[in-house]
Amino acid sequence: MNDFDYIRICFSLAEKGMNSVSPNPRVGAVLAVNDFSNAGDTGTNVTGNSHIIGEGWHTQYGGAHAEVNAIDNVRQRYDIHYAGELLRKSTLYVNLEPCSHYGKTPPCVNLIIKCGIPHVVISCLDPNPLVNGAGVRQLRSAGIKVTTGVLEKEGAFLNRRFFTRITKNRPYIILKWAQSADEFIAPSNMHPLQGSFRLTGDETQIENHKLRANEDAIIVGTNTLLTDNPQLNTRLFKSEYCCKNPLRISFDMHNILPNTLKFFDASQPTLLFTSKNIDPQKPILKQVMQELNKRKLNSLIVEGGAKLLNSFIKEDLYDEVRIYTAPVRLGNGLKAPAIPNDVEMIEEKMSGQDIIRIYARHI
Ligand code: AOF
Ligand code: ZN
Repeated sequence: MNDFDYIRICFSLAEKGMNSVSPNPRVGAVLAVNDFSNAGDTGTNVTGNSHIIGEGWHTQYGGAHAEVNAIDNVRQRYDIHYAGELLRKSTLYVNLEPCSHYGKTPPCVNLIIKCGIPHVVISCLDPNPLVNGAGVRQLRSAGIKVTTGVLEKEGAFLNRRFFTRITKNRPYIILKWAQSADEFIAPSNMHPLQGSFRLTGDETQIENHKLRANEDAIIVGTNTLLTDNPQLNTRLFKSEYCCKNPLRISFDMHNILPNTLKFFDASQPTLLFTSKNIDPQKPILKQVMQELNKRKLNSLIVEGGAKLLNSFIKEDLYDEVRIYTAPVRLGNGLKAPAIPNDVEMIEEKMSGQDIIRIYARHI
């Protein structure tokens, strides 16, 4: 086991936070020591023969940070004195720079220093202006050896949602649509409240709910609400870690939406943009972004229709594109948006009979 292996374990622990930790980042932490045969060593350079003494992750917004949970885990696994001894010769691996500020919880750096942990290995610095290098500086001035930038690109990708909000003052935006093999998203003769026209199969619907469980909000256009009457939740995805439904967002600039739509049921929070909270004379999506940033939403899925997807593309508001392609041909209908040419495919997989392709924007 080397630094890369341990940081990769931090990544998989961090992923368990899903959207439950939002607006915070996803963070996992591992504490490791050299094997007991090497116990006489200083223990500050965990290399070949080492093992994990504790691990933890940030599970819930407002809850303990990953480092605190990992240290607690050592204390649960070992007798209190022995735990203290182990910590004093351990290396802490964490995918984000430990915090140095008082937020909902006290600074992790204080705890790390207090425990006498001699070495900290970090993937990414925390771009939060309250931290942003101060965590590393405080650890170093306490005499702790700090290694940064281990698998930094992967760490930044893992926290692309949080990093985008902090650096761009808007959520990470995912454009998502399902299309036929000949690239239509629906037949042309859709009627109001006809119900969702589903091209893709059951596996893809479950996959979509899982993807939703990773994001903070979903936006759809007025027409999509009227024709599909969607629920926009994660009901088909069951996980022991995640339970938060995304915020549902739509528009009703002309007061035409009946309040009997599922969108308005009490099952999950809803945000509706109307002429009361948006100025139709000013760029609409810019105002939407300001509101979402104010609410600290880390990510947003644009689930259609074609008109809304195309306006996000036109306004340069996208970071990722997910396309579900069904093995059917419609011949004609509503054309799918054109994939922007500054994205590249990062994943392609089968989902039942469908193909899921995920594209990310060049950074
Ligand atoms: C860490 N470890 O596991 C996380 C960190 O309000 P609080 O106390 O939860 O602090 C939130 C901020 O702390 C968040 O914006 C980010 O800068 C950092 N998150 N830091 O050391 C963690 N989740
Ligand atoms: Zn912290």
